[in-house]
Amino acid sequence: VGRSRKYELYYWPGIQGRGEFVRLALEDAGADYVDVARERGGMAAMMRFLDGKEGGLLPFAPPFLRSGRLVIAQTANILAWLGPRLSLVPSPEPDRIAAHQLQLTIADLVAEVHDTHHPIASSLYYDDQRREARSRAPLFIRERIPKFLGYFEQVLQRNRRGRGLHLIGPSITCADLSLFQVVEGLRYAFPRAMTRILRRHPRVVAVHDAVGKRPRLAEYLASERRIPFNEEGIFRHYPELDAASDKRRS
Ligand SMILES: N[C@@H](CCC(=O)N[C@@H](CS)C(=O)NCC(=O)O)C(=O)O
Repeated sequence: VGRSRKYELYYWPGIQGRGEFVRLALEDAGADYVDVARERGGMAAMMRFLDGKEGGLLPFAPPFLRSGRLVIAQTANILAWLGPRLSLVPSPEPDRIAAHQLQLTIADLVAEVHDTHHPIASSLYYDDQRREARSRAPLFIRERIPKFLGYFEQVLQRNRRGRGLHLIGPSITCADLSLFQVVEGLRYAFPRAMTRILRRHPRVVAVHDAVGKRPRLAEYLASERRIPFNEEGIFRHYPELDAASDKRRS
């Protein structure tokens, strides 16, 4: 797996998934990390942790991060630990708690996104739960996306120090990077619906656009390290799910 790096990220190769929220933080900070499962022999190394053959607290599921003897799982928890170390969260406690709170809210949203295409079980194929997905997705699009994005819009409006560009405090945090990823993912999954919805969320769009222009992130997003969205990840584009919300509106 090459020379040892400061941070080892373990996540399923081939998808952005939840790992991407951690990758964005590491990339934006220019951190010294390796995406282990994408390296030769890396999957076996990842499975050793999941099979309990490595030290540290047993992770339930990827993503998890190893740094020295510490093994940290749960996306929001990883970022709560990593954020201050990468200067991606200001040190005052209220800001750190706020960043974690928003990160947990994003984790809730991500779980709901997953359930739009897997409403019955993660173990079944999409094709085996298509009907249920078609019932669920339009409601998620109409009710839940506006509720979550409306919430972030309000948080942005109320954070005067952020000048409309940051969720917390006066500068960039992991939460801003994650909001960028949420917009990217939802746009990929539901392009028609998101064109409508984003018109009503200008602050969220402004954060998205500003984050995408950060030099290290722009370089990362254009590189091969950024795995393209696909239909094995969390944000999946099934045109019938996007269009289902369309029809019910008219
Ligand atoms: N709440 C956890 C969820 C972790 C999770 O569900 N990971 C997925 C991949 S994105 C997985 O491998 N799940 C296996 C399982 O739930 O059995 C997080 O935010 O990290």
